[in-house]
Amino acid sequence: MRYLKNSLCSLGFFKVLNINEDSIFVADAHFNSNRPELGKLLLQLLSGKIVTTQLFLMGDMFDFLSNEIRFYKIKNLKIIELLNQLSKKIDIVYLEGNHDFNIQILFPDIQVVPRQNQPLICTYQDKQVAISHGDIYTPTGYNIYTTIIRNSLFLNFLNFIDIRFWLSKKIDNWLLEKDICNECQDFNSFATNRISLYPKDIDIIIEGHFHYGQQSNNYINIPSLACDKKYFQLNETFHSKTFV
Ligand SMILES: [Mn+2]
Repeated sequence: MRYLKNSLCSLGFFKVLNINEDSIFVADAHFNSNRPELGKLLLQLLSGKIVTTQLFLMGDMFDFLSNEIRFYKIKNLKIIELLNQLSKKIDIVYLEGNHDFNIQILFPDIQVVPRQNQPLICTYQDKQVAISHGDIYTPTGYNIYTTIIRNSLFLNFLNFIDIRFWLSKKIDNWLLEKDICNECQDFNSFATNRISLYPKDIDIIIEGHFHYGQQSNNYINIPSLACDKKYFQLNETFHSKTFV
């Protein structure tokens, strides 16, 4: 991969990636038949209406996607193909979320970062930037849950019993109904708490997951594409952009 040669250098177990100045971050699109925004955004990136050399997908791009579950691979095929097409033109880093995991095999030219390798430590100019979906530094109960739902044997078993997609359809109906947009009453306290969980030498923290779309000090929560119809572009000053 072109991107591996250019921007990744190995430092022991940690990989350091340089963030480009025109880099775009997209979070929590939760793509499904009611939330078409991700498809629209990808078409604008492919047509050159939106220009960038590097795209960070912050996780939960799909309402659900894992390589083991056939129903969702079929359902999301068009978006998977658009992403693979785009990955031949620009560098794409995909941080797995809690709705999309075990997906590297679906995206051969995308650098997929599973939860256990997050935060991804990157550099931007002279700054150290930590990037994660946002469901890290979590309580033990969540860690156990998240390990079970990512287990390939478990997911293959679910796929096996998913005859005529009875289970997938049940989950899908639940996901379609779910209200995913939140507001944070006290974002400053929230940000202070998230910052306290990260290593102290980090200059900027970037997360998705919470759907708040706000910034405080050096903590940036990327807006949910589904809720706010916004993506985020660095361009020297960090700011969000509305897309149509
Ligand atoms: Mn999430």
